[in-house]
Amino acid sequence: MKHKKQHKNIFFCLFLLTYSLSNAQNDYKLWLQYSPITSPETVSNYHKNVQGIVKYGESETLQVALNEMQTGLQSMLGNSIGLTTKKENSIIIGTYSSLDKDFQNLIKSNLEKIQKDGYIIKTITNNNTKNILITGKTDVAVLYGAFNFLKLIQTNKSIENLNIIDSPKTDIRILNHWDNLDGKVERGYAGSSLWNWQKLPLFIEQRYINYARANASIGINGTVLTNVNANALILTPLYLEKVKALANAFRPYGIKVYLTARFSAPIEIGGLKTADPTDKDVINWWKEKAKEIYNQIPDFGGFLVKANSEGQPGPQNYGKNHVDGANMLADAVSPFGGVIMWRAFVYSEHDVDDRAKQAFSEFVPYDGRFRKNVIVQVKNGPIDFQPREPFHPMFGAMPKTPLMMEFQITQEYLGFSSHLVFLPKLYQEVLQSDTYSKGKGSTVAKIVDGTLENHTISGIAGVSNIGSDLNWTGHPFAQANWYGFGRLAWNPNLDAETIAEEWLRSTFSNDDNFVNPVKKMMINSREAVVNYMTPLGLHHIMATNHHYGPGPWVNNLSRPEWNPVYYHKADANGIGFDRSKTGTKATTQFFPEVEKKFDNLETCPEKYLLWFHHVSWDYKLKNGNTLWDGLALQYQQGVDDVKSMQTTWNKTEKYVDKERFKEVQQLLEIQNQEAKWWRDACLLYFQQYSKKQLPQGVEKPTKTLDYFESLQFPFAPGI
Ligand code: GCV
Repeated sequence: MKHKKQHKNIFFCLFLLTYSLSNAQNDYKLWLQYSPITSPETVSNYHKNVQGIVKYGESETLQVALNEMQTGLQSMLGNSIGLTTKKENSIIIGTYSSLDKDFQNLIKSNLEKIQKDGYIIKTITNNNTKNILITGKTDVAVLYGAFNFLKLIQTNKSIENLNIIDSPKTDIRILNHWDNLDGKVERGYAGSSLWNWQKLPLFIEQRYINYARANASIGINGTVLTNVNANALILTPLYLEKVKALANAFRPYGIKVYLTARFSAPIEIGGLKTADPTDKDVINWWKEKAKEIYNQIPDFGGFLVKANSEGQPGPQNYGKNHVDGANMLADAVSPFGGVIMWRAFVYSEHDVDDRAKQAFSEFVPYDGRFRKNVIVQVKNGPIDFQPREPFHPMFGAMPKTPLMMEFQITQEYLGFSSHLVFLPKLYQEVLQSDTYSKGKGSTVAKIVDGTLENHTISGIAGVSNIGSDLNWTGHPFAQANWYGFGRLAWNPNLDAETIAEEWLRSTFSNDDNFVNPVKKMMINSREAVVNYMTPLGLHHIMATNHHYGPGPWVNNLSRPEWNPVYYHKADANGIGFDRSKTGTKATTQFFPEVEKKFDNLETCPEKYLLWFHHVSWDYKLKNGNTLWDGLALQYQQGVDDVKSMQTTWNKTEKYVDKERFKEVQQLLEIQNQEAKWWRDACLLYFQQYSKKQLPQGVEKPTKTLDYFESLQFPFAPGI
């Protein structure tokens, strides 16, 4: 007996060793590592409960679910698990309608509790047999259930007496790829585009499948393949055939394909003289185009449109408005069940009003005028994906229109893929902001998931950070932002800490000595970047164009609102953008409770101070420091934060594989140096106006302002 046990142990150790040797490229596997479970209780608990898998139904999606279960379980528990018909100590997968009657009866009451593609994972006892049932109303629900069952084991949770019911809270959970047809990714910091247009449609890279699988594992169900700065060629037959090939590859994973529509496409590829949305030929052209697309891709999701923004064509080129443009496209796709995601990211160089106010001013009057299948996509804040912004005042202000959230996962303004910043913390801050649109508790999350106004469609989009890099996202921890985006799109009320913990356990290790400190590091990382880049409500002071590094001095660009000086307004009297009633009155775009809070210096949260107010260098902060001292100390705090991230990471070596340990260590050193660069460059620049010494505790810059201003990065990625 003892011998047998020893053999078993030796076998398990060999398995662990072979596993770690054969998995040098852990980065690529994202959060689906399925590392061997080392806890003997979990292993024996599993063997006691699971001896085979019973599959009901034949769809491709169910086959994917089965494969995933077999791969995952074998990898984590060391032995293969076969398909069986024996309903005893088995995992049973299948949609509710395909199950045996007695199983159906046992879970009927649970079924009412799931919505849309929600799933049930339940231990059921019947005639002295025990099984684990994974089911839902749709095939993809079963796939979601399978991934979540595997996550239980991955994250060391018990699989005894399971009773889990979970449904997605939003309908469209979608990645926006800003990928150009030439393979470059706008604001992409993880290599080039995943889509190999040249080899499509005949060559389907394994990576496409792995991409779809990773997305499905977190509930993402859509992808916009192309950049919002769109190219009409994607709508030509040559490219549509390629899009169809991708759609076919993604379909078993429940991922729908969408495209960006260039508004001037009828001229560029249709040979028409105009793209006027009220022109009969234009209307017809889009209808025919939609028909052509749906002929090839029956479940095509629809179009995402950037119109009359940053030089993109749109209905205003013809004296028409956003409603005319969006509704015309909506009519073209509606016979096929398609949607139009119309972006509200608009601001004009000809409008002298505060840029932060323009989208609201332009869109809010259109509330109630869009077709049912139009959803207006709004960035999380009124400027542009800054390390910190107040929530966009459009949320809550268009009750008759479904508004979709647009987050940026790629770190355009947050240190690219070189800085470790856990974005779910930022997303959560926005989603939990109270708009007061229907009284207290009218959170952005409730507007986005459609529950506040009972909308029939809802959605969350994330601008992708995925590229051809071996580790997908450039920084190993940037994978957590893709993961966290998916989790929050599924449930906008999830907590960032829960997400960080799930991700760490699935991606690295279940050891609490690793998970706890690293989770803390992730959670603090967002505040760190705010501190060393844009503390106290500063914003958009990044160097121009590429947005890499500091550039508060930039003042020579043709459009005023492209210059950082427009945003910080530092002068001898002080610093900050007066958006209160004495300034641009941007505060009045919020509901009265919020307006009052932001408008009044006494009540405005200090994290938004310089966003809403211009204050003197001697202004007294709540902790008694002057504004100048407080600002300098916050910059220093950011640098110190990164130092402590390094200290935390340096202690993790024994829990992490060599490659990833090294990668993160090196990246943190870049972040450390760049945090200092930010601190020194910004403080030297602002010091010209404050004319004050750095307070005690702030390290002296080692370079001059001239030096920082002279830095050029002609080949910075992502432009
Ligand atoms: C795709 C910002 C970015 C642009 C981006 C734009 C947008 O301005 O810098 O690269 O264009 O936002 O969201 O449309």
